[in-house]
Amino acid sequence: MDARKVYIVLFVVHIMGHSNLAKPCSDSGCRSVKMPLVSDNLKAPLLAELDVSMINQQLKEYIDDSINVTFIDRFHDVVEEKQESLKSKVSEIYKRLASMSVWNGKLSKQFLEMSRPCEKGWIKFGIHCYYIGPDTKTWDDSVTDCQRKGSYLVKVEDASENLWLQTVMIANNIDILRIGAHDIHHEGTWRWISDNSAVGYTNWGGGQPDDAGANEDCAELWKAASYRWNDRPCSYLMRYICEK
Ligand SMILES: [Ca+2]
Ligand SMILES: [Ca+2]
Repeated sequence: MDARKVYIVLFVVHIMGHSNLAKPCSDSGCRSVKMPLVSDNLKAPLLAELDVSMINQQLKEYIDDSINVTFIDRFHDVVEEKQESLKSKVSEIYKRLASMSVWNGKLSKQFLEMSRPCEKGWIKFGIHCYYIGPDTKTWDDSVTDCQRKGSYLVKVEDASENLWLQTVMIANNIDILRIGAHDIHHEGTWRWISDNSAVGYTNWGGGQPDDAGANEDCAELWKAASYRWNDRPCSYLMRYICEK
């Protein structure tokens, strides 16, 4: 090869080195990447465009579904918990309402009884009516008289009733007032004649009951004991008070 031919070959190589083949890919010049995929039967290779956006979409849907399922399950659990809690609270409220209704019924009945006037000659205190025997009688006669009136010799159940009886004594100038407590059947065991129940509340005077002379089995309120209780022979004649 002579010198002229060598220069021509070098020139051509130089031109090719600066052609479009060596230029970087511009936006307009780029094409989708095509990847060869293989069909099932392996006979015909396929060219399919690898669609990344579709895969992203499927992935997103999968994640969304997974989140939805998880969220719905949790939501379901929370709703169930709340429902159970509400059911329990409603049940509790119904129970309270029922007990309030019963209580209200009792209160209404008590209010009616308190507001109901006593018969002529009887005095009202709380929900009961009282009759002060005008004459003095023995225990047996007092008990009988109260029973004949559809009542019983007074049963003093608490301090307020006891205090009221003391005021009745003072107001009516009564020195000794018989009440319905006795230990006739068993010395020292005090019971109410009205229902044979054990005597709970007491207001014995100092040193009482002393069963003086081994013959004191009937109780009274006694002015000399500051209107507190004393035991005395049941045969003693004294004022008495009936209750119903
Ligand atoms: Ca006695
Ligand atoms: Ca006594």
